[in-house]
Amino acid sequence: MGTALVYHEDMTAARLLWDDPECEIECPERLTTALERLQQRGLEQRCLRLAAREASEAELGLVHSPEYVALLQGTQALGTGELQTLSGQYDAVYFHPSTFHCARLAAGAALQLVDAVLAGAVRNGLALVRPPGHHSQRAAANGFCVFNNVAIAAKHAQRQHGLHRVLIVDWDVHHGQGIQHIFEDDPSVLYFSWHRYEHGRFWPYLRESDADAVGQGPGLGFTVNLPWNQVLAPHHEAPAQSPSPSPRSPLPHKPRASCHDHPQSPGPRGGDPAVLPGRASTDAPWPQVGMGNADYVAAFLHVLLPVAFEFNPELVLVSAGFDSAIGDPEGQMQATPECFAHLTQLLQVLAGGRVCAVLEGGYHLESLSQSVCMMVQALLGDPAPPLSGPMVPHGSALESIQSVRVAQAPHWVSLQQQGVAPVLSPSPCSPEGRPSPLLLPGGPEFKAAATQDVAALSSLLDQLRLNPTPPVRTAVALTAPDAALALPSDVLCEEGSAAQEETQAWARPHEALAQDRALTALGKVLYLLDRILDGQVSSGVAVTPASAAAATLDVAIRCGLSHGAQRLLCLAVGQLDRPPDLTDDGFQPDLVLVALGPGHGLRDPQAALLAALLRGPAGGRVLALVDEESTPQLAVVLARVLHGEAAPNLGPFSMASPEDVQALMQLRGQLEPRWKMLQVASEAGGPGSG
Ligand code: Q9C
Ligand code: ZN
Repeated sequence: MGTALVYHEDMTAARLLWDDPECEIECPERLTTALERLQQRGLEQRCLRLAAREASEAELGLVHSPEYVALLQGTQALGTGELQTLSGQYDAVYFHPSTFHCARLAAGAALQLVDAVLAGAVRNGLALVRPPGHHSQRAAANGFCVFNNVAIAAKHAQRQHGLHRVLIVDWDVHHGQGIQHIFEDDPSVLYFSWHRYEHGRFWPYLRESDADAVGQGPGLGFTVNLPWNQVLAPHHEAPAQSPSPSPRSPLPHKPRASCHDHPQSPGPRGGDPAVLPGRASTDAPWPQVGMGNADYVAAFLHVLLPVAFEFNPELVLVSAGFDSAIGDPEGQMQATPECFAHLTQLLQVLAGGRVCAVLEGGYHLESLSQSVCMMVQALLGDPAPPLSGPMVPHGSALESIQSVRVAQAPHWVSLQQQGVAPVLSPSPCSPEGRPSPLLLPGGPEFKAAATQDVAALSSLLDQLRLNPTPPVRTAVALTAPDAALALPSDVLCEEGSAAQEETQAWARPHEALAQDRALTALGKVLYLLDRILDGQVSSGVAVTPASAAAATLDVAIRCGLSHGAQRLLCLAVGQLDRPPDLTDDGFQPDLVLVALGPGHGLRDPQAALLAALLRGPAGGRVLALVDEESTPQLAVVLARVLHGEAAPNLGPFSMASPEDVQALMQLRGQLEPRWKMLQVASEAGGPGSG
């Protein structure tokens, strides 16, 4: 099942007709550039193209008042002056004679996408739309948004398709207060949003964007807000000529650093990648330290996913704003485009992979287009390029994560283990809580991102355009060939084997590998491993005899390391010997080995989830070793998931046993000082620790 791309050229018709620096960034080129790039990369051609239709009045009425819809309808006949006057009645909105038509197409596109996914015509998809929707309210336009596309789609999924649980993930850099208000007392729609907040000093300046807004009445716990508070470096003073905007509603927060939500007022200049707004260390007196890949991934792992598994959605809607990506003049964040491939991959473990994304913001044309491509690639099932840079969340991000976990803990049992007290240890951190780039691994990409250099950013973006995909995405080596019948047709059923001498040499130290059957299986494993390491094959599955499982894993590890893997992540479940001590393995590996040994006890959906999650760290380079005594279906399930198909739904949430939870917490306590991505609270002590 494929991926839908919903679009209509008419949505490029609306544009700003007068001078307004605040609104000019929401321009038609946002759509045309993103679409061009999708075509250029051959991604558009791989999707099922659907022409957007207009939403009907009844459909708009699922969210908006009839008076508001009628008012919008009337704008079609207004002159420029009247349009400008009407626009002035809303916050950050402009109308054009074609706005009503465009906005109906935008909402209609979201509906069509949901219909295609829920009818089973496609597995997932993206609607490329404008105007965006998540700020719009029942009877008000707001923040470039006219109709609330995603909210309408959620209501439609419930009314027309009988869904009971819809998850909305809003990764736009602004708070989708429109969606929050529409569903705030509704437990059937879980709304998650992260947003630049700066303690209330960032647009839309709302108290209810903070982590302690968790929904109301029956909807308590079904609003999850993750505010990013420290986007600009705290120790930099504002130049006097550039005063902070005053919040519209006074907030109880103490102002911290001086904040600017718009250091410069750049136009949309992304067409020229050499000119990037507001990010050059040379022309911006305050270096940006906005949230990056590690912060976003940590937010998903420690907040969104636990809650989402517990909620067990039937459909995931994404308010896919890319103003949260690097280069964006609004967000000032640092997450690179490939981060959105990873976020998309993580969402695909929910709801059987039924993910419908609808474009919201995103104002740096180059960054927007690349992020859109990354998302579509992930929807299509391609492996995500590895994330570069040290995976260490900002201290301020950890404070935010902790505050939302504390605020939500009463409503979600999966957040109720607040975890062990952080083990304080000498850490290689600079005063800002960030490791010095010189002390940690990280290629030139990371240094480029860290220096905030214009040229470096565009070369980083350039570089991401060329990531070679192996010709074979998944290869499987089976011992029982009949299972091959159930494999997707483009999965390679691997017959090759490593040279006999080589296989015997690797096997020699292991008694368990003495028998012919074990040796044959090992030959196939080594062959697959080599093809993965030389880039011919992306991922593989090999079935191994139970008696040889531990020895085969041992050889695979040693062989992987000696044949070019620098960092190897090994995950062993079941009765396997402890893998040999490897000094500095782990994060940002270039190969993942997962071994399901005798007695692993995983049911197919659990194993599939594991495999889906393990596609992330090494660009999809995963070799899975499956014990022969597992269900014959297991190798096939793993092959499908490694190939990019959706993992089956885990089903209703059940909490881990107290013993398992305790063991996990203990392990986390031991590992946290070394692996910063495990942290759920800042070491300095967040809001929860007083
Ligand atoms: N000076 C979306 O991204 N402007 N809307 C804030 C700060 C409004 C963003 C002005 C931004 C609206 C969908
Ligand atoms: Zn936005």
